[in-house]
Amino acid sequence: MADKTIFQKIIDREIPASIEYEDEACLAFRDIAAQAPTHLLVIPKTPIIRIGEAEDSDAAVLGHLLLVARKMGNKFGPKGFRLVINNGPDGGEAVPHLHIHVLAGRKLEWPPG
Ligand code: DGP
Repeated sequence: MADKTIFQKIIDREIPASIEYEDEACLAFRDIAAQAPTHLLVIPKTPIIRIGEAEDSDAAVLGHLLLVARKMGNKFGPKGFRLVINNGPDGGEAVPHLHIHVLAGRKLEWPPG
């Protein structure tokens, strides 16, 4: 069996994280390398590796993740927020467990690097 990702270890409570939201399908916790005053990661508890490998049958959980990201964005970014999904090496993905970045709390530049 493949080694657990760091995010699976957070889901399984094997390593600590600053958790802001949890339900039966997902978890939102603070990114350890925050790029904004609020930088959360919203992850599914089911192991979707990356958005580029999601299946049509993942539609419900993908929609749920977006709605939770919206909830976190509205809570922590009343003046605005950004949602980001990195995919693959050129997309800047480092952890192979789908995650939506929620960035808020400062004026964000565009375009990203
Ligand atoms: P990405 O580059 O899109 O795959 O983002 C991965 C993010 O995961 C990155 O912003 C840093 C964060 N991260 C990596 N390891 C840990 C960890 O152990 N705990 C937490 N909270 N975040 C982590």
